[in-house]
Amino acid sequence: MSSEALVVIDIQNDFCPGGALAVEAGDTIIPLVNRLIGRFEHVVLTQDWHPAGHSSFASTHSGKSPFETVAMPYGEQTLWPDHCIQGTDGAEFHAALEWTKAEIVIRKGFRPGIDSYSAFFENDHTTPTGLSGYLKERGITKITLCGLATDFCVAFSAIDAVNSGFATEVVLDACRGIDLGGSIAAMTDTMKAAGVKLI
Ligand code: VGL
Ligand code: ZN
Repeated sequence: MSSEALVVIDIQNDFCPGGALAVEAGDTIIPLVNRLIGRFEHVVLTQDWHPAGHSSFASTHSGKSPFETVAMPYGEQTLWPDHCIQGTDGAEFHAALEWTKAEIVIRKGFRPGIDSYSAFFENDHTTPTGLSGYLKERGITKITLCGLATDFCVAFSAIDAVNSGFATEVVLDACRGIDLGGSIAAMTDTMKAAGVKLI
């Protein structure tokens, strides 16, 4: 059994052109992601999965607009347009994504009061999603990440993966970012400094 897994982050309709929180050209990575899926024995998907009225939505905070920030008990939280609401079409995987091979789907952001960018920990950096235990119990030691968005869910997942003891690489050509105030460059540097291999 291979000790490597591919982790495909949030390739959902709301993060693709036409979606509620569209990442520019987000759908253009899908052919490459599908090729990666074909090459790995083990594939994990993540799915951003918020209840309506989630605390990361600007619409939940009176007087706030998307991309402003708010102080949460766990720190500063960027506010987003309503997106990836449980059970909606926007939360579904993009139709072109060949996801059927995936062995597990990790849903995140389902607790009303806390957001979760990382596939490993919620934004308090304390509450685990269970992914680390799942991978370790299955003998996975190395993970490769791709998906959306480079500067949020991919980057936070990669950094947590390294800190959880996984050899970690990110295929940048198979990622696209949101880029708020230079966040792609900043998070690329942070990933490098954390020991993530960028390819
Ligand atoms: C994401 C912002 C809010 C992501 C998810 O997948 O990068 N970004 N929710
Ligand atoms: Zn979200």
